[in-house]
Amino acid sequence: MKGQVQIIGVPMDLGQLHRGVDMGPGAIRYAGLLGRLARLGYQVHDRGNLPVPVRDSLADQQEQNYLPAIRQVCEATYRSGREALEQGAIPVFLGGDHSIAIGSIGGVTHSAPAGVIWIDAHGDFNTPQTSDSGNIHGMPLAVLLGEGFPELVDVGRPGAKLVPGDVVLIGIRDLDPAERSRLKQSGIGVFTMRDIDERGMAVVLKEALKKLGHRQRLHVSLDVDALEPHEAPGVGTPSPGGLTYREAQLVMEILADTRRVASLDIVEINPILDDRNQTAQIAVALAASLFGKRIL
Ligand code: B3U
Ligand code: MN
Ligand code: MN
Repeated sequence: MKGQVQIIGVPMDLGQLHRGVDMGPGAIRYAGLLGRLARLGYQVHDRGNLPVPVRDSLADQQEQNYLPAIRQVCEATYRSGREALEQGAIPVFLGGDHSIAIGSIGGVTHSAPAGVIWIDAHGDFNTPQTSDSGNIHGMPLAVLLGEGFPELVDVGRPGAKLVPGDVVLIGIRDLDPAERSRLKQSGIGVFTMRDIDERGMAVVLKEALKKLGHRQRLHVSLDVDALEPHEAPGVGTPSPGGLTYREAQLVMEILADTRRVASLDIVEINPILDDRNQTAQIAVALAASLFGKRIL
């Protein structure tokens, strides 16, 4: 036995406007996540889905971009993540949109800090002041660093959950203007698609890992829109020029070799926009590599 994995579904679609992201946990389960991890030797426990209010029942929160409901769901996500670690398990959070990371990363850093590998086309580093869309899924990284809505910053425990040196971004290619300058000044390690194209994924990822060398434990936050949309079309905000399947697999294999990965988010899969669940299938194949599946 390689240890215990806890699956935590968080069917939250309130951080953005597209319907369907709430079906992500089902799509990922249907693509065979549990069986794949079990065959790799893990004891897999599915904790089911956390309750998430249905958007249509929250008309009164629309103006606030569903902030109160998102806060509530992130609180529950935080508790689940914290409990999973306390029980010695590896939590795998199935989104849902990326706003769930406010809870998941908060929870897994409850007792000790962790390094975060944030794989995304976007920076998710907006604040309410810099965001054009107002969508909270464009803000979770800023929140985790202590900026933005105080109701979200204080989820689980008061204040910032990460310092800039704890985070690296991989696959970035779509930033809003003010978000871009904030990110440049932040001290976060940002590895863009240009870096990957020029230097190759293996070199880039090893440099990213060096930046997180001071952290024993790693959390991987995989926003599936980091992938090339021709290959992974089931996402709400596709951005051209993304990671190939092979590049993404290499990331997971190199991360698995570190033996430091202690928690994972898989977010932003939208089955309504997908083609026969292929995006969820890719996500499951990537998770298998992250959990130690080897070619040879
Ligand atoms: N930066 C834009 C777009 C966006 C962020 N995250 C996603 N899309 N998935 C925003 O709305 O903040
Ligand atoms: Mn994201
Ligand atoms: Mn994204």
